[in-house]
Amino acid sequence: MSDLAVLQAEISAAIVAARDERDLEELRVATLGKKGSISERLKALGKMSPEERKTAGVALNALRDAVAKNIEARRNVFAEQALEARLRTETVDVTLPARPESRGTIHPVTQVWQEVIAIFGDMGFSVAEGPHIETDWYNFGALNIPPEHPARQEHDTFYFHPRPGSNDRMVLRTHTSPVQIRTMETTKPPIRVIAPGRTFRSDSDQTHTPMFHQVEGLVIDEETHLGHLKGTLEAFCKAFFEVDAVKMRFRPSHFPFTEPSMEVDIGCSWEGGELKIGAGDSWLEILGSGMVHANVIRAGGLDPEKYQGFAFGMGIDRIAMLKYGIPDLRAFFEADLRWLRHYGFSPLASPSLAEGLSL
Ligand code: 2NL
Repeated sequence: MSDLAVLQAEISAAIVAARDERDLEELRVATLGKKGSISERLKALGKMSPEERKTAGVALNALRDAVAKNIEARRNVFAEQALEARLRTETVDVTLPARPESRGTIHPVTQVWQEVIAIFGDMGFSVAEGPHIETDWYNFGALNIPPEHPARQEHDTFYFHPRPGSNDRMVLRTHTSPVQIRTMETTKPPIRVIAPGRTFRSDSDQTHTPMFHQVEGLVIDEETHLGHLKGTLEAFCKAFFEVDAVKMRFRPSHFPFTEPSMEVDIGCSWEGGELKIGAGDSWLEILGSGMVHANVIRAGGLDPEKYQGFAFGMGIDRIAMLKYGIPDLRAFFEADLRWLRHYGFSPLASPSLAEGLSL
């Protein structure tokens, strides 16, 4: 084998043996660099006779070009391998949930709203909704609250300007009762509905916000009686507060739209600064209720000689505070992210009786 053929074989073997780009660069310097084995031979061409130079020059130039080409090809292989390795370690599974954590939370009002729907839904109630802006009739008249009735003052109503040429003013509903009136108008008994929703009263202090949330319930049938009311509300309290037994007190009260009327208290106690619900020597008022007044049944388009039933109402914000130990009502509507993260619920666990109300 000629000297050049030996050199070519050595370089080819070295290219194959190179493990990485650094090996390859060393090899390039050692062959094609200033003092490289091929470069030295090219320099030596000058000392040859023209005859020798011609043949040796052609062979050397061919060797130089081939080595450069092979080194370049090997370099490309390394670059491709490096890219493949990087892609293997940097794969992204776009189907995974957002990381490092999910940021949004369910507001306690939404959570409790859904819990209440889950509980009454399980008892056979359906959910009804209606407009926030109501007529005087649906908000007051139909509920046995005529003009000049003292209950109107207590409601701190937001009134709209009367429409030109008319003296009837629309109102922001002060309770969700108009929804049940509308339900009576369109539904033949038996009626079993709850109406959760936003309500509005011009009242703002430690325990009142101008917008708040209420859920009312209405049951109308031919023989619905007070026992049904008590049983329904007891079942609700046990499910909502997630206790096996709950001490309850039905206290005589007065609402224009029910007769008789009663407010419902539940037993509670304070243990180590924490409110315990269900038992104890203290009482907490949680809702108002009663048998629907005959005038209201009539206003709903039904015959009070044939139909009777019960109704109840409670504040969603208030029962959310009680159940989840949230001290300040006003923080509910400040949209403070720290508060929302602290008191909020997982968006992935929606309340159900089967899976648990509050996980
Ligand atoms: C309370 C008291 C109550 C009702 C709401 C009602 C609705 C119709 C007919 C009769 Cl359509 N009653 N609703 C009845 C009793 C009490 O709410 O303290 N709410 C926070």
